[in-house]
Amino acid sequence: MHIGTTLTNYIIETQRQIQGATGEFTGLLNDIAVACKKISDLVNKGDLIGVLGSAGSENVQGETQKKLDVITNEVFIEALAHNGHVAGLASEEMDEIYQLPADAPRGHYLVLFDPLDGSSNIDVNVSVGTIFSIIKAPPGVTQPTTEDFLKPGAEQCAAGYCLYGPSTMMVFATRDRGAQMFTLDKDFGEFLLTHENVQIPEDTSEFAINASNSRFWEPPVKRYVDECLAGKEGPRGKDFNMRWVASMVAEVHRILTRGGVFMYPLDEKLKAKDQGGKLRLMYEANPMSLIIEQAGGASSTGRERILTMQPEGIHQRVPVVLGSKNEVERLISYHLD
Ligand code: AHM
Ligand code: MG
Repeated sequence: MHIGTTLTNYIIETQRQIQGATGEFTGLLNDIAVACKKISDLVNKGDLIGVLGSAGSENVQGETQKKLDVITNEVFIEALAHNGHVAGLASEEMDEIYQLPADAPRGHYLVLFDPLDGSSNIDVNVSVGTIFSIIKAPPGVTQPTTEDFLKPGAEQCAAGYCLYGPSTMMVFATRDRGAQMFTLDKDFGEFLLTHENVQIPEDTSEFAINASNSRFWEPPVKRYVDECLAGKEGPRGKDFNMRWVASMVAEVHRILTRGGVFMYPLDEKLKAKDQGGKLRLMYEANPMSLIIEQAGGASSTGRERILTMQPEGIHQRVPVVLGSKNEVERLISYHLD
């Protein structure tokens, strides 16, 4: 595919190679792109249109919702619920799965999404993103149950994110066709292909972790970070750089672009709150893991591959270690020691 082709053309072209493709998946991707363009516009206008700040409500996970968490959730539903491409939706911002209106046409896909990830960054004008995961609905289902959504990440048909940074970019991966990067040309109103088959370098000397949690880390994580911090004189024999944007989409994007390892591990603080991790399996860990693996990287909880985990709950949280393959494997080996 040539650089500069539109996202729609890219999907049409790749779908054409799949026997029996009906155009429904192309339509769904188009709906998602429309939602992301709207969100990009809202995030961009920010204070000018009064969308910054808190909404004064909490989501199911007890986190304070930002106005934009609520608005972008509605934008996503509005763009997907009426076009006959999905049978149901689930969002990080909604307690229960979303059932389509009775008169809405039904499609064959289920979409799980985090409409605005990293929302603690909105008010300070730092990059945020939207993350989405697409799975097949069970045949004939028009009123999906929560169980219908609880599929291991390896069964995702596709996953992607949209990064609202200095430019707006969409990264999209299917199960067997690699990860592609598109950049929104705002004048033209389209996402254009800017990097094809993105590949993450296997080695890196950059890691990302919220170091303020270091006193709560488990020994394997502490060992890994200590060895990185020891630099040239330490066991790794080289200096490491560190980054923490507190916006998973921005961290994953950096890793896809220049390599690195990202960690939000399980720690004593999370355990004390009875949480299995900070990040959500269905809206964050699974879609990002598909993208990372399709780009030649690895993704694990530290103890098991994320994509083969059997989900237990729609809002389940898991530890996440992802990025350059050799570093992730090193972290896994420390967890097994
Ligand atoms: P959110 O979905 O409520 O925005 O939380 C997810 C975000 C991730 O993007 C980021 O990696 C992490 O939370 C940052 O957490 P912390 O503030 O603990 O560093
Ligand atoms: Mg999130």
